[in-house]
Amino acid sequence: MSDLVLSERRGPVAWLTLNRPDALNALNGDLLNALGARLGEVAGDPRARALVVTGAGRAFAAGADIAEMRKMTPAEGRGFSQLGHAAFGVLEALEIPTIAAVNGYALGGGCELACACDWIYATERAKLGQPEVSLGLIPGFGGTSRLARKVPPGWVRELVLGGEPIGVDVGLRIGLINRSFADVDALHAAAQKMGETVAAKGPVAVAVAKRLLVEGADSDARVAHALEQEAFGGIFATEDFAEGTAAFLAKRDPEFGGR
Ligand code: CO8
Repeated sequence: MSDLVLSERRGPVAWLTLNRPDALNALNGDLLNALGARLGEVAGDPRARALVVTGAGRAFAAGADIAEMRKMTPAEGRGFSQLGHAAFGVLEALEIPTIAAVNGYALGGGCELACACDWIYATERAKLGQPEVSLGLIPGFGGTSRLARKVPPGWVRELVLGGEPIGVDVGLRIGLINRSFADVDALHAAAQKMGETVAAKGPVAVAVAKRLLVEGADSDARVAHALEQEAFGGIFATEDFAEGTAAFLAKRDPEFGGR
């Protein structure tokens, strides 16, 4: 397996680290293929109950690889966009919560990768944005769709059409970033702790709630409400629901089996 994306599991938390630090983890075809393969491994690991995605060195990812893209024909450009969408689609569809731990630049495809995670933590020096128009390009890995679900409409337009990156103060204010941390060590510790926190919750409930959040965002309100009612009923048949409620009433910690 390529070392362009490093993989490890720390207790119940899987970690994927983009590992092309000399190029600020720019996303080329090989890295996107490695990311897709690593995500497949995480999806198949029943002990992984949360995922943290981060970057080696001083960037999360400074975007798609500009040198590689420059040589592409329109058909190859479309194929490259499809490759990124396929990998980020797998990430978004994971049943477990996913946290982007943004340790520096998250620009272009890097910002889009962070947006494919459930939420974003960042260091205080992080910079996020969609600078593609500065290159005469447009976002191609979800910047016109997923980013629009994370931040208010005026802000997604300013980010995509203005092309200027934002710092963490603005990122926090517009809801792109949930929390910020003084340095990478504090960022990673907080991401691991949050991963362990969600890992201790009912796994079936977390997976079903996440599916509803993703599907609900794509549905009108009536469909989303119907999906929730159906799923809510289904949860009553799970062992996790029986265990969680029994533990509460017995004043003990639950031991969820994920069934
Ligand atoms: N692609 C390729 N190489 C990169 C990239 C990138 N996106 N970003 C940085 N690098 C490389 C640099 O070329 C440099 O390499 P070298 O040492 O060999 O010269 C190395 O990383 C370090 O970068 P800098 O020397 O530039 O570091 P600075 O600290 O001076 O600057 C910046 C950091 C501000 C992040 C700067 O590197 C920068 O502006 N990078 C480009 C950011 C950008 O424009 N990103 C958007 C790219 S387009 C995109 O992501 C589209 C996504 C959808 C694609 C859809 C396909 C169709």
